[in-house]
Amino acid sequence: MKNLKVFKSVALISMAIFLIVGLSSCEALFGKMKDSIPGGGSGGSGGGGSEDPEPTWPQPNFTLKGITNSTDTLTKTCNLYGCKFTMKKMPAANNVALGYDEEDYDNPPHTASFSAFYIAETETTQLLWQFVVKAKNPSWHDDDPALGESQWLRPVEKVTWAQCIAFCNDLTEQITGSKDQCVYYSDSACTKVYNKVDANNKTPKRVYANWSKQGFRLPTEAEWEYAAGGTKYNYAGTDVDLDSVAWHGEEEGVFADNAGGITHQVKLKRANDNGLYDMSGNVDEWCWDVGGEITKNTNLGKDYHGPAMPSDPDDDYRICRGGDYDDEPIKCLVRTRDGWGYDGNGTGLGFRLVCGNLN
Ligand SMILES: [Ca+2]
Ligand SMILES: [Ca+2]
Repeated sequence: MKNLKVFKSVALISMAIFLIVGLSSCEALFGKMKDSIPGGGSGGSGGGGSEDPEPTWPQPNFTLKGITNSTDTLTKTCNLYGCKFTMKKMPAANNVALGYDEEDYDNPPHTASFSAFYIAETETTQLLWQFVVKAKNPSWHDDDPALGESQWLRPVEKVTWAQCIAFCNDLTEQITGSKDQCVYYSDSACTKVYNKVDANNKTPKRVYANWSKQGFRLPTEAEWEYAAGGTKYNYAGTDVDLDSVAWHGEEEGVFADNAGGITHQVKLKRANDNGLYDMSGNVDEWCWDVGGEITKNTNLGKDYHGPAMPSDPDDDYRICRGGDYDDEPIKCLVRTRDGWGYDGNGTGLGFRLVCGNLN
């Protein structure tokens, strides 16, 4: 648990710093925020002559939705109101090697087995978030994209783990037209579908999963690491050429910052061997699992969902992986574990969707 405690305290300190910095720029943030409800947000400016224009969000077409399987079933093309995204199949696999033999990473060598699942080829975009949630864009990086990049194709961030859980259910319901395949519930009998009111009220604090459901969900930590490439490379798709696969911060004398202190449109860097983009860098990605120790050389078994939830819900720490645009490249290593309180958020913390055989 030693390293877990370290990352907990690092996260707490980061949150404190963020609060201080965040509060001081709150006014500026609310000044530039406005309703960006798809279909509702016209671009009326505040009248200031020299301000950058607000991003114009594409209009949704509410008759367009559904999931199409490729004939080889290796990809699912999902369409929600005209916002399309692609899920890629990770095949079932036994005794996949994960972790790394170095104490610093809190992730000693271990193995895990997987049923097949589908994982989004990109981080969840601000566009998809807004088409599902139909409310203000929660993202810190909500304007001034890098030259030539699309604002709405930047990853959503400043979303809590609980809000992402609710989003997954919302998306499942909206794209399939039914709650039947929703994965997450607010009661242990899995009868009450967890929703955004639950997430925003933080009550109930517990989330329960019905793993037999095929709907959208967060990856487990093991699924994330398997999809990122396991032990094949240091970073997701390369051992040394980090700039080819990731937006990341500086490591003095080793890597120069390449992100310029902002998130970037998804899918601009090279994909890893599984066809997935930005697994290293851009935004950190929430996973389902509660933070916990991994025992060296353990076999986690098939479809491991992480340790049991802590007895006190306020100790509910959740894993996030991959590092972000502002992180030192060590955070972008496939093996590096990180974590955050379930109701915390950050300007570099987003998520990536997983689903089962959803139709
Ligand atoms: Ca990422
Ligand atoms: Ca980070």
